[in-house]
Amino acid sequence: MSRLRYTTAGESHGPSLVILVEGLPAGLVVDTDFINHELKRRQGGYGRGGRQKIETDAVNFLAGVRLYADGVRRTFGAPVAISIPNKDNRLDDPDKTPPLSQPRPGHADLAGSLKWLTTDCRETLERASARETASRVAAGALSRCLLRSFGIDTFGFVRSVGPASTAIQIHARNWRELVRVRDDDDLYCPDPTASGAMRAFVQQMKQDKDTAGGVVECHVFGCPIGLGSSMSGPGRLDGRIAQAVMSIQAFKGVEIGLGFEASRLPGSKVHDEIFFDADKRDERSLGFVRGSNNAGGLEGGMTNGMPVVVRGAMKPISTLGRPLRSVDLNTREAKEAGWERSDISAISAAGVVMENVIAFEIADALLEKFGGDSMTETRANLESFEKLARSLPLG
Ligand code: EPS
Repeated sequence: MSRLRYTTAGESHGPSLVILVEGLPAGLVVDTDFINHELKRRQGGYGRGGRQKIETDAVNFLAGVRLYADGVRRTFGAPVAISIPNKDNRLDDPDKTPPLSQPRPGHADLAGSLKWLTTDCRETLERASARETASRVAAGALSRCLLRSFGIDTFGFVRSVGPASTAIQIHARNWRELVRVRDDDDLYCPDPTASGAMRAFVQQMKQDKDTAGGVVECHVFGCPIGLGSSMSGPGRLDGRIAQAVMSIQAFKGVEIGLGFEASRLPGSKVHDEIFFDADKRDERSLGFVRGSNNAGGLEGGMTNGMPVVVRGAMKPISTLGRPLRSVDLNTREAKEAGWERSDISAISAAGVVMENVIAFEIADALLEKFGGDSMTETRANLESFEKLARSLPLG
């Protein structure tokens, strides 16, 4: 059963984004600088629009986190409440948020307005806006404080933008060096040559008053074997990760490991052969190493000791400088779609968001398996499990 949960509230131009995280053990060291660093990364990236020049996203802890006498902030088992104030706060001023009745193809505008029986797309777009992804990053980065203390780390990056992509291979030996390369690149791609082609595509889209989508990829290193479960559909971790990724604004596809490519190859080219390396008994694989990682670290809905590898496809932003054809909801007459301040591409931000939502699912599965009300108890449970697994067969 899932143990860690988060709920978000907040409109794009309301006073604040709000996040409630429940299920964290007591004694988790909360690294506020790290969480704010992730929020800053989410605000960046090539192709972003004017909003990010206005906002400086940062978390306020409202409940569930205390500053202790040793100068360290920790959880104590209570729900954690967080706010991220919006500087562009104008939803209470009708003059600054006039009604919008020309839905943008691709956005939530049409379906949301009809669903809530209104011809004003305003409320739908306020809540559907990708501004909400700041909340998801805050929850995910908080969960990464937990993962990191168990030696679990994530690396997300931009794999492609439009037709431009990188063939770079990411693995346990190179990803740490690539963090800086990625962070120095304004598209968050760890391959500078490919990034140039991606940037050129975004530029072209800007000139054409068009928008760009892309593919982002995330690797999770250091997961213990056996997170998730093969015993029931809802328990399968691949499904839980896929749901989390597909629920990110503008995502239209998700793949784990080889993904769709696995369906085109013979089994002998897909499945990752198993070897035992006694020198690696103390690693997360417990010594059961694989010749490849086409499964993306998940077999039978459970982690198998290899890195978890996930890709997500983001469609192009649906607010176009040269608007597409639409219909006015009040008159039913043909009208151009409305224009709102927006981005040419938010693919770099999408990589940060995906990395953090995946981290949250891994943290949930970790706590589901190892439980514990305090970090000390969770750690003892994990160590005890790995000791037992290493000594199989049990006497
Ligand atoms: C975003 C904030 C939004 C948009 C964008 C992402 O701010 P505003 O609407 O005030 O310009 O820039 O949202 C969308 C692309 C969308 O379709 O809603 C953010 O903080 O990430």
